[in-house]
Amino acid sequence: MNDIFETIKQVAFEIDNAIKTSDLGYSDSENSSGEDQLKLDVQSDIIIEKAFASVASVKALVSEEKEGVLELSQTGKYTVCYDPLDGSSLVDVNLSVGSIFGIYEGELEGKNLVASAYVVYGPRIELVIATRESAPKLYRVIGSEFRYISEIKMNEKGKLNASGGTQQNWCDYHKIFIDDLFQEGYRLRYSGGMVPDLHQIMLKGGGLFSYPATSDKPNGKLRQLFEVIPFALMYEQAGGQAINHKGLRLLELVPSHPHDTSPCFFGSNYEITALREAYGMKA
Ligand code: AFP
Repeated sequence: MNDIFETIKQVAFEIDNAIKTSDLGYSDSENSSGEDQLKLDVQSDIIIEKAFASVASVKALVSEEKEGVLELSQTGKYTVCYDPLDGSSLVDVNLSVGSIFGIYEGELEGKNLVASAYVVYGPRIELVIATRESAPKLYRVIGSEFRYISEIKMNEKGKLNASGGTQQNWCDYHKIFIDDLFQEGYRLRYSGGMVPDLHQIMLKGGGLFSYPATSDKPNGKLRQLFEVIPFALMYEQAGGQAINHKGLRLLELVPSHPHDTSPCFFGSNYEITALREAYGMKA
């Protein structure tokens, strides 16, 4: 898989350059979830598609910005599912954004995710890679290359609380649970970009990120293949947990369509245990 990780490093530089120099307007098209595509979303998608076209181990690509599966080679082993520029609507206010990659072997479902990676484009460019075998590894661009910084390990309990979705549409037990965390002393951290928000919680030791089922979005907003499942591997390998609203591990999700979404909760052990109690889930 090293060829895939090296390609991610290469596209990170190209996308970072596009963020800094390109037109921030809308394109004429919508993505498969019916959202207007920014020119930058389309450009980032093209950068990734071109770079992976010549990577021998990649069989197919699935992009958040495209409808179906793009077959690349019959001899490749892995399918790379990616969100080229998550949180792109935050670029115009100069907040951090990211790219997310899930590397699957076999059918596109949680148990077949073999590795994941994400890039954060912020004041610095950082890359985190997780495999089933080890804790997530943090790399940072220093000079003109990615340098290994450290492994990421979360504490048993954190201090940060990031809860997405329109609050008006939260159910009562979710409202009560989130409020109880604040009463316990948790501090609000939510930028609206899942990559920097989840990155912050992992690097600051722990806490909770949630995107619940809401009355307007009963299946949540975040996509299983490109967002939810790749970050689930990160959190589990860092010593935390990642579950849905029914208590199922997100790494056990089986999407029936590439663009399926799921309610999702990522956190350290303490907060996920508290969530299970508040939601009446079985342990
Ligand atoms: P955009 O890509 O449209 O900016 O959406 C970002 C995102 O998918 C994810 O990065 C955030 O966690 C989530 O949406 C925020 O959604 P809410 O504004 O509904 O909380």
